[in-house]
Amino acid sequence: MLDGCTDWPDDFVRRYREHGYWQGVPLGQLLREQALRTPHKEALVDGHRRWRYAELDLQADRLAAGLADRGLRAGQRVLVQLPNVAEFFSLTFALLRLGVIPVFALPAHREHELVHLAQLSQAVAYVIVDRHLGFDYRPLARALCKQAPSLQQVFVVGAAETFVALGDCVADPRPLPAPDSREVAVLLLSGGTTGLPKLIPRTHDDYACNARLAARACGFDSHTRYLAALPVAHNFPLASPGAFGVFSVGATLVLAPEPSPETTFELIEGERITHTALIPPLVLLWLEMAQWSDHDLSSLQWLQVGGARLKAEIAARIGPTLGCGLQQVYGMAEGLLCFTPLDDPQARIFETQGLPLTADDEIRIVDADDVPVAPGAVGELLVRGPYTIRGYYNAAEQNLRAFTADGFYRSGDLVRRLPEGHVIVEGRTKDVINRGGEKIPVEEIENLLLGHPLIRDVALVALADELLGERSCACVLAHGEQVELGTINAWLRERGLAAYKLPDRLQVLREFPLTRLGKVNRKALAEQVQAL
Ligand code: AMP
Ligand code: DBH
Repeated sequence: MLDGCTDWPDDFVRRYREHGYWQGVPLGQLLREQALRTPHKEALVDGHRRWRYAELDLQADRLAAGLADRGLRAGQRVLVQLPNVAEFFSLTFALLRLGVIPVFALPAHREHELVHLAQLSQAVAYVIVDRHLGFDYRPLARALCKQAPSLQQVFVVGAAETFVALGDCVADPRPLPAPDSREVAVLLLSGGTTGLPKLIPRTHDDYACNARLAARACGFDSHTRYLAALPVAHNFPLASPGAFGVFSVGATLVLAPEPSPETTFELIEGERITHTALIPPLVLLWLEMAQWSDHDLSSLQWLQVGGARLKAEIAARIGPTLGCGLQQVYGMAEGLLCFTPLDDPQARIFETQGLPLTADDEIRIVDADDVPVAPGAVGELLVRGPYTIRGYYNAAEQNLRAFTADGFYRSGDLVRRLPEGHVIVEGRTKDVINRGGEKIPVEEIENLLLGHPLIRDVALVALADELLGERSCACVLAHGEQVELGTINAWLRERGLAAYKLPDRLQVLREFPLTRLGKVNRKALAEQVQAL
């Protein structure tokens, strides 16, 4: 395995193969198999551009050859920051076929996150789109290259300016040595627990298993028309089941540039979408707008919702308002996926986050001393399984905390289980704010804010919010002068912080409530500020 990754022990490797989870097929084959089986079937739709399976497959091969000509080699990492554009997939399959490892940054990430990702991964190249939703990624690329010397090349989808146009990196397809399916295929980002995002190494075998079995749990078949409304760089729309799930069954993937009802309702009607996936705040927005919309949404069969806890009352409005079924998804880029079974009774679908994908997902629910809690009681979810990582990339020290000695991943989520096995997410132990599905690592923001000349001390806490579930509040002890949210956020933006991580609120205090040990009592602080 790639240096800096933790492999599964031999007995687990044997078991996962024997049980059919790991099929020894590299991810690049996913597309190839469908291209051979149904070459003329529509694979991908991006605006007015459409690709059949054979066309997308050929495009990936041509790009693979072209990128090899530009010096990319198996085992190298490439930082990919693309929105929902077709090139995301031709590029990803090209890299997968070369054994080059994409590191999937989100379109919202900025210099602060990207410098860290480039340095941590030692990426040799960076791939961007020229502009998306009014933001120009080329100046960002220039700034990034100055700070991340490993980056030797920048490829641009669209107008390349001083960089290289991705469209020019094509060559006649040629046979390439297939990567080992046990190798790392992609590096995903963790929502973060401590400090900056960590990198999640997913192998060809385990990520293919993730997508294939998720597609089965969600009832995908070749007639499925899936709308990617969330950014496809994220594990949920990428492989849970998402795009890879679509390709694994020879179905059709339709890309939305952004998830607003204005954009997506038209696509659902025009493209006869059958399945899509959302985070809870978007569900609320869709429910609001559906009441006013003339668009025909009747093709929609299933809406998957995950990323943050969905309120049961909202869950119950989905069927009557959107005319489709609800499937709750509790997932993590580190691996474990839970889905509510499609044929479960309504109460189960509204009130639980479903069942683990496989019988070999070993789940332990433990107290603060790692002792299993009584059946049905709340505790932290630990997990080990055929598509759950054993360690973050290049993170030996953090891995000691994030994994148990016997290889269980500590999710940081507080859950309980029903007698039938359904998981219910009740809270968390990790220091992350879940802003409607977007994760804000508390320590990362606090460390940045401590660098501000007017801030003496800071604690970032979550406040309850009707729309987002949680939003962030920076509680600060200030040096004399007035500190304001607007100026603090402008300052954070200048440091290249992604917009979703900017505090929603700022509260200047004289002192923090402390625990008996003298640490900031975050719970008391949040309650105090919430009440103001
Ligand atoms: P990430 O680390 O970005 O992959 O985010 C994964 C985390 O999102 C999980 O560990 C949970 O804390 C949270 N999460 C995902 N889906 C749900 C859900 N359906 N309900 C509650 N929390 C969720
Ligand atoms: O929040 C997540 O990371 C998430 C949610 C739903 C996820 O990774 C997934 C499904 O695969």
